[in-house]
Amino acid sequence: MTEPVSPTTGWGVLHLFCKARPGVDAEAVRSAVKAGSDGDHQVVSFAVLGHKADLGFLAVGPDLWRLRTLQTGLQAAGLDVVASYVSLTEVSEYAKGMPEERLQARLYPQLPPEGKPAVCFYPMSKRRDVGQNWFTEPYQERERLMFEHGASGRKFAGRVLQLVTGSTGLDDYEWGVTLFGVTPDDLKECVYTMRFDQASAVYAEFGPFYTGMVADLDDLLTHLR
Ligand code: 76R
Repeated sequence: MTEPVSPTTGWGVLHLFCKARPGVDAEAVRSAVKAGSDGDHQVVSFAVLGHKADLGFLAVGPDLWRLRTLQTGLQAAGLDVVASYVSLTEVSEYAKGMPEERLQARLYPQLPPEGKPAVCFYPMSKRRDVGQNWFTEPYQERERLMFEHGASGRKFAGRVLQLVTGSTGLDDYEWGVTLFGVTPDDLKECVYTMRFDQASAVYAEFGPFYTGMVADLDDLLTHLR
């Protein structure tokens, strides 16, 4: 057995976007997801719209080896991983003063949130251009902008849940943004609203977007046929 590799606080997060090869073994996909879902490990499955992928999996949990085992199992079952993202749950440095319960929910999320089947994922970074560099701004200014961001976000309380996971040094962007919404237009309106916040309007750079519907794995596998 491989020794677990775990963050000191929080969990590992792996987004896998897959396409089904002909003859994909639905039973083997089920087994892979089941094996990746015990204890604190959770796997959220979703259908992906468009050409980028057919299926998405969001796996969270303490042991990075367990995340890797999920990936191996899905590949062996006949799914090609066509895109992925690696990150860790975190409490933003601007949110450390939140009540303990909310801090725990950031580090150890229970997924998927109920009643929010619309999902999107995209990676993002904060800009580092000359004269427009987030990381050379003083802390107080960054905090002010993140408070503005948080205030915009709270307008979507109950309709959009953000899961922002940190990936600096781990993947191509600095964060993975996973949004769960009651309806797809909740996601669109939330992201559009934030485009006007300085933290996004001036400093944000985005990677590719993936959109879909959270669903029971059995339903997803039926839709693949
Ligand atoms: O965690 C908290 O709820 C505290 C306030 C808050 C922080 C610190 C917050 C609230 N966010 C925080 C941090 Mn967010 N968020 C994004 C995006 O598309 C875009 O323009 C940006 C992508 C969305 C849509 C979104 C939504 N947020 C962050 C960070 C980390 C920055 C750092 O640490 O430097 C990023 C990258 C980021 C990006 N944010 C909220 C939301 C929503 C809906 C909320 C309200 C959450 C709630 O009330 O629970």
